[in-house]
Amino acid sequence: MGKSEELFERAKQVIPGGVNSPVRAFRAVGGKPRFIASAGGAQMTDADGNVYLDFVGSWGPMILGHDHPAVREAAVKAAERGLSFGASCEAEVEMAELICRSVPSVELVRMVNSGTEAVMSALRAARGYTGRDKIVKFEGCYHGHCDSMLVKAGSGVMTGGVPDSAGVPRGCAADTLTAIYNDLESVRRLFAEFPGQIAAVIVEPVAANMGVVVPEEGFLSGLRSICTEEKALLIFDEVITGFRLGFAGAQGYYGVMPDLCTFGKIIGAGMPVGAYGGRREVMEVVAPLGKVYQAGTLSGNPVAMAAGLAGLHILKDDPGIYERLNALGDSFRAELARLTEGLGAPCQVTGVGSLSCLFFTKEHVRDYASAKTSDTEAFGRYFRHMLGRGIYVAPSQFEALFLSAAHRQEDVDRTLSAVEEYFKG
Ligand code: HOZ
Repeated sequence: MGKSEELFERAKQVIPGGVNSPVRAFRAVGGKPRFIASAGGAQMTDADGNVYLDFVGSWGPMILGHDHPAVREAAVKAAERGLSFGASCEAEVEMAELICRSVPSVELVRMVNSGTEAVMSALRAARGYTGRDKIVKFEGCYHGHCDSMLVKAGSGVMTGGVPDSAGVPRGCAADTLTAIYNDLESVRRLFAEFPGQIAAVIVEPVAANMGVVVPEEGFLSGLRSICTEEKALLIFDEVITGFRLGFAGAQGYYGVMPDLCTFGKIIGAGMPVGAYGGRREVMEVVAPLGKVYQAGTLSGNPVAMAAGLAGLHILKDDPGIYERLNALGDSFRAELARLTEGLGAPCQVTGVGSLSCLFFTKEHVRDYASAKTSDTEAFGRYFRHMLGRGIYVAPSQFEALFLSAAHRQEDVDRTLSAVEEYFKG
């Protein structure tokens, strides 16, 4: 038995399913999870010494690659000054200033510890500001695991076939209304059905938790218009797209301004961080300015802030990073599409910038229903083939493939060869 397998057996005795997050269990793709011992650049090494080309990147934040020296150094230096203060520090002010200067819709921002926390808090702020209870989300979009968002959710809940989690109180779910991604009519219908009751529409501006589904022309701007007309707030969940599509996130990329937005681990360069922010008038409802309570001892943690600031400054100071990364994404998708089409593989390639997806369906994927037409058994076979070739893609059809600045053309070429080998059998 290898070390990963041994660790998994031990883990199963003391951790539910042997994992601290369900997608890691590899249940949807078969095989045993790899336990990672270290990572650097575009590679990860498991406990048995196997090296993988990594296309997960800790689910997005490792946009500079693993173990970037400047990020590591900043984190180590900060750790030498103390791990946690439970009081304010300079780095959190710098972080907030950087976000407010760089993300067009953000005038005030509050640090939290994860994307889930950011979403939960943004929803509370939206409800506090509007005095309304209902929230519209989209089928297949995943916004973390707070109760009200585990309704027709993507990511692990979609992968595990339980899009509506048990344990969510009926009353909580009743205030969550679901619309269809890329379908403005489905949103208008909900506003017509619940006039004056909808606090906010929350959306992943690029849906990246049901595979990658890009917003069609007019979808995001249409949501903006509907929310403005209905005096509801528009929330962009930028946990995946923030600081990834560009330094101004999806809102900068598509030129549509939300009222509130959420960020995740990328602003901590992989450390456990999240944030929510937006228009000053809305964010002023948050305590201690307003009556919406939200708090956290670890929020604005000095080590996480230092690591995050180091990573964000590298991205900000070299806009060429996004140009190169997005160009690599474009050429990767073009090559992958050419290859799979040429081989007659029943697949299609989606994505934008450094986010990509190979869907195992011929159907044009534009929403949850079409994403669900994917052949997940075939995806599992493909996943195992890639892993066997030392290529680590997300262990689920319904996740994204993340490129980082550490990936090179030869990594992409090697990946395409492995894909070709898979389809040629
Ligand atoms: N889709 C999740 C990240 N946005 C997967 C990560 C996890 O659940 O562990």
